[in-house]
Amino acid sequence: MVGEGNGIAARVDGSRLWRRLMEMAEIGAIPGNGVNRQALSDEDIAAREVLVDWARRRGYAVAVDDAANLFVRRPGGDLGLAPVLTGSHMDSQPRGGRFDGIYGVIAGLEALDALDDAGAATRRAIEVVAWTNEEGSRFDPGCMGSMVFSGAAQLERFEEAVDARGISFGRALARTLGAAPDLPRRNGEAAPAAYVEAHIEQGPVLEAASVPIGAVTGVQGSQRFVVEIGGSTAHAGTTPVRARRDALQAALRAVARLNEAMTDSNDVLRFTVGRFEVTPNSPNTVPSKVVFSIDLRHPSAEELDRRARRIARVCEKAALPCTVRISRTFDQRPVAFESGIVEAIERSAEMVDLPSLRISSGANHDAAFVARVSPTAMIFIPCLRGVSHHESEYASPEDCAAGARVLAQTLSVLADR
Ligand code: HGY
Ligand code: MN
Ligand code: MN
Repeated sequence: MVGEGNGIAARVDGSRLWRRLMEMAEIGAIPGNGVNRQALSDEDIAAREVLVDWARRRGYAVAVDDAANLFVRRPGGDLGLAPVLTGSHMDSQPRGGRFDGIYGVIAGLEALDALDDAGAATRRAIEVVAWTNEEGSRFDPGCMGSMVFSGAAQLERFEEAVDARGISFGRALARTLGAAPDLPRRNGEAAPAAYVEAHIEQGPVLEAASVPIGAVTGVQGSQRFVVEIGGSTAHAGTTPVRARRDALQAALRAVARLNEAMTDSNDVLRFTVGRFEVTPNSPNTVPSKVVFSIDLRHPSAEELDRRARRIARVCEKAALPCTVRISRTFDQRPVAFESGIVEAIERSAEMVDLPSLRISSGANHDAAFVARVSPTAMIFIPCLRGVSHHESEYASPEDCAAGARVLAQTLSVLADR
């Protein structure tokens, strides 16, 4: 029956969903309605505890893997079948919003509860996952949890990554796992039968089109680099400029030349220097070292690689007489999602009487890696003025509930295939 779908979507409780979202928003809350809940922080650990508590109250099984990816499982009737997976991430940017990532985890839990409230049995189990460190703001790169889960990287590769205080990812991971010693450890499960991630769009398209549901067709490619410019400290008052190896001046020249090299008259390429660290960062000492980040994105793998290949030469030339060391910390190829899952999302939106729009994602998501091992797609909901990675990030209770209805309908259909 149109509007009700198979009855599961009608059991989505928008006020329960919103209440949970706002409760999670209290964990790591910062002024301006933002959150600072960075990966494997006390706040991330607290959010994990809340999710486990909500899951256990419903009798769902909870497990964790070696990368601290957290799985909440509602069993299916046929134990031999691979589960359908949904979820997203609970970690945030340092000055992030109340919806990026966490919405997909809470909407996934809401879908499980809607199935439960409807007393619906599914052939396949459905699992909600909270991926570890999607953002990569505390520990670079992002998507560590989904990269390990999908085999895109071994966990060992990330152990030595350190945060601004010198704490290693390995140490923070051990602490997070140690904070929930009772959680069964589960690794190397069979690939999911499907993965559907709900997320705010983090862009302006759905809002501008006044369409509540995005059926996401894919994710653009992205690469991340760390550039280290080496100079020499010297006294700001006594050292002649011609005798200096000023790492800050060299870094500024390098970024200026990179901006020229990364211009795109079509404004499709995304080049961002988001982090810029000066050593010793003292007003009266010539800087000896600058480390800056590069975030580079494009829908075409060829164009992305072509631009990425220019980075080293541009920096080395611009930074002379300082030295340049560049490391690539992240390389995620453009991903086209599984058309069958995109169509299932569109059909579900129709069944629950919601218009949808096909859209590709400018932001990166764990789904880009899970797509390596499982038929995958995403559901977007609009966010206010397309703003994200900012305290003012906002999605309305109505859009959050609409996205959860489409997710619940889609998961229940996929779990019976
Ligand atoms: O960077 C991204 O695209 C994601 O929001 N972490
Ligand atoms: Mn996100
Ligand atoms: Mn994000």
